[in-house]
Amino acid sequence: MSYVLSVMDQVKKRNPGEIEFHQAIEEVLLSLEPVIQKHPEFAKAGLLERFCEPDRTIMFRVSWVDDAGAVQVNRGFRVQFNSAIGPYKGGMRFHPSVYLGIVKFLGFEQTLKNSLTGLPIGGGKGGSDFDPKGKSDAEVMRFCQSLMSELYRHIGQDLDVPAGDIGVGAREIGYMFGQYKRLQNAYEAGVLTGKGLSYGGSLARTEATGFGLIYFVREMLAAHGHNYEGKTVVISGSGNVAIYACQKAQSYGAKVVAMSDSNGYIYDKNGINLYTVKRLKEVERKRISEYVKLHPEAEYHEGCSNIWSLKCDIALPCATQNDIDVPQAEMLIKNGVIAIGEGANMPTTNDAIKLFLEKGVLVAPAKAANAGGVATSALEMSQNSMRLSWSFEEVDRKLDGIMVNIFKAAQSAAKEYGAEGNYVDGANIAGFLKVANAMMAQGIV
Ligand code: NDP
Ligand code: 2IT
Repeated sequence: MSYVLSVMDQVKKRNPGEIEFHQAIEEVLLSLEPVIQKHPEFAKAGLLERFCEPDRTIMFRVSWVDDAGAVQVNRGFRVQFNSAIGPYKGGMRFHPSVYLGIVKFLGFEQTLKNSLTGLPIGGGKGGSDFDPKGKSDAEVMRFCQSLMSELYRHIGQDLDVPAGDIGVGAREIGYMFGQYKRLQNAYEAGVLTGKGLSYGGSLARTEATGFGLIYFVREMLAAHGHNYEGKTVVISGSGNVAIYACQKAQSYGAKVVAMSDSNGYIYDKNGINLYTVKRLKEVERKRISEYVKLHPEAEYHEGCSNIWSLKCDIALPCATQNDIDVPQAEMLIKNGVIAIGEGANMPTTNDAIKLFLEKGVLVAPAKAANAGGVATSALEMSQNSMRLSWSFEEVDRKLDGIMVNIFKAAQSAAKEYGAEGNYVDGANIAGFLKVANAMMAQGIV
């Protein structure tokens, strides 16, 4: 058995039942085979074994009292995956599906993603099985305060810097920051990113993941003689990433015809009215089905995965993991899709990615294509350290430049390792090499 396969085997045995973590490891390790062949010293240093084992895993009880006076108990997580190139950095996810296997897959992906940004940030991820849906602001606040009462001792602006992810936006970051500041008795603005603009947040952080995705896909399309003008786009999700991907795609002349939430999807043949989606989702916290009440010409369909049966040139999965499996990939291919841009983390299964690549569909892999969010978080940390703030245009320009560089890094690594045009392998290899070199230099730790 090759070194890579034996490490994969060991990871599966050591982490039973953590299927999303196994999936993420498999996708990355298989693309590292040529790297390991070129660098036998990595195997000697047990590099892959160390790379696949988080530095530290923290799990804790989060008790809080709901509005009815009943005691609720959730589980909190923080996986500090790898700090070879900088302090742990990555979001917090609040969703009932969260368990250790999801946080570990996200932390592992984050390590490679953060490396690709070119900025000095290591990889971490956290979250809770708390469901913010249907909770009052006061309940969300009490939950966030309780979670931070334990988390605060494990994080810090030079140690581990959480941010948002699914179910964690400006409201939750605000409540967590308030509690951290109270417990720490110091104004350490750089301990969390995605903060509000009045207390250390960065302009363009809200837009960054979605905008960055569209910049990355723009580069990929251009490298293959395409652009956005007149293209039909389907986007899954209607949260932070989906909304700003939609906005930027529309500004480049694409027509976004569908968006979704976990209940179903809307199809608007005239093009999605983003103003309505923003109001429904960002302000009123309602379901996407409400869209058709305001736009009767649009259709609403129950069941979110059927969104991929719609005909489109560009598919942007921006909701959650394993959104596109082989049957959805087959429908997209049959309908002539040109490119997939992964806004969510691991939204495409490994078999579906393989199928797309075999059929010549361009794939912009999550760890490269959605890195604009964390890159802008790192820019927020820089601004916090300097105690100044940059204009929207300045941050956006830096973000665009970072996405162009990530595309170039994935493109040239793919070429160098014999997988030209395969940006999945390219991103894995480019992200890995920087972390690997740092780990080699730092000895067996
Ligand atoms: P939000 O909470 O803002 O939005 C999530 C969206 O995805 C909602 O429309 C939600 O629908 C839908 N969704 C979530 N879980 C499921 C599910 N199990 N099945 C179907 N739909 C689901 O999160 P973000 O937009 O921030 O995150 C979306 C994706 O992008 C995630 O994979 C995240 O890890 C990734 N990402 C986020 C970054 C960021 O900066 N925010 C950066 C990089 C990646 P509903 O409301 O019905 O739950
Ligand atoms: O998956 C991700 O990159 C994020 N959720 C953003 C992390 C961050 O620290 O901004």
